[in-house]
Amino acid sequence: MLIRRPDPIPASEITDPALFRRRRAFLRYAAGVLGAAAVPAAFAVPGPHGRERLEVAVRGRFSTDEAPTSYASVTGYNNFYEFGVNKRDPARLAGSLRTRPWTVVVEGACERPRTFDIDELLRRFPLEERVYRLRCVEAWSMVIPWVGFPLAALLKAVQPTSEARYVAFETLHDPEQMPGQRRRILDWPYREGLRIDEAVHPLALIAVGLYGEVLPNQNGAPLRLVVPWKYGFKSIKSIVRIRLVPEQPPTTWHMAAPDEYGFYANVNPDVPHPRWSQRRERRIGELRKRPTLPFNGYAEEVAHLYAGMDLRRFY
Ligand SMILES: Nc1nc2c(c(=O)[nH]1)N[C@H]1C(S)=C(S)[C@@H](COP(=O)(O)O)O[C@H]1N2
Ligand SMILES: [Mo]
Repeated sequence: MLIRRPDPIPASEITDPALFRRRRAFLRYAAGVLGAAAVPAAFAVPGPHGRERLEVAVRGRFSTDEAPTSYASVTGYNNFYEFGVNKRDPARLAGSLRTRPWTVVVEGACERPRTFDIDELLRRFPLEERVYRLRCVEAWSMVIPWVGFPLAALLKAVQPTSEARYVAFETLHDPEQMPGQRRRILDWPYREGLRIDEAVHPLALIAVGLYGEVLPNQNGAPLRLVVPWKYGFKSIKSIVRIRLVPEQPPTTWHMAAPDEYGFYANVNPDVPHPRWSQRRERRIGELRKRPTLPFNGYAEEVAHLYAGMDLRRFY
């Protein structure tokens, strides 16, 4: 169920008091040194979690009113195989990822293929905060206040042609920065894809932050996809390439285990993973399991995209 909510995370709920005091002290210090009125707008004052704050233009669109998962869990319990296969590895090891300079190539079936610098994207697209559920295929879920812009806005900038029926995404491939890539756990680089109508759906988000601040590396900095009605693995991290293509592109988990992970990967409690049920999920931070909802609760928005498709065959 989606409910509009103007300001979904009161600062008091999410701010660790010690960090909050530290920030206040820092602001007083900055005001003292520079004079209160002289603190320039671009002065990067860190947010309550110590990372650079993002200027959010729109809040609450498409947002759930469920309580966000704690910042500690969102940033400490991750799947990012480029930094190891254990949930704690990315937070420990992703510090080696350099997120500046960073460019994203958007190419293929479009009139204006080009390379975007991450800072240009941040200036160009007004940022929104959207609180989405994320449902991993491993049957756990979180609620995450993302900051980002619609993928549709980025695709529109390159003017896709009628040949553009799918969109293929690639993560950075650099074993020097990503220690997990020194082993062939997966066929690197990590690849994902969407059909074009899924990609331009307003729920499909390019996230550049969470909890109002710049994305931590373990969450896919400096930019990652978020497709809230699909299993988490579709939401590819640390993207360097986006290609508009005529055919369904190969995707990492489908290549690794085609019987277990399909191209569509829409959250579906009626289609079990071959080795476990998808009926219920553990919301990180809760004890009792919750029922899993079709399309992760976003059926009203996206079910029409799959009208007439057999979602058992196209899992
Ligand atoms: N490049 C890349 N993207 C990835 C993954 C990965 O291993 N590598 N894991 C996926 C999986 S399985 C999930 S559940 C989500 C987890 O996102 P989070 O750690 O930000 O919650 O990222 C997805 N994106
Ligand atoms: Mo996942």
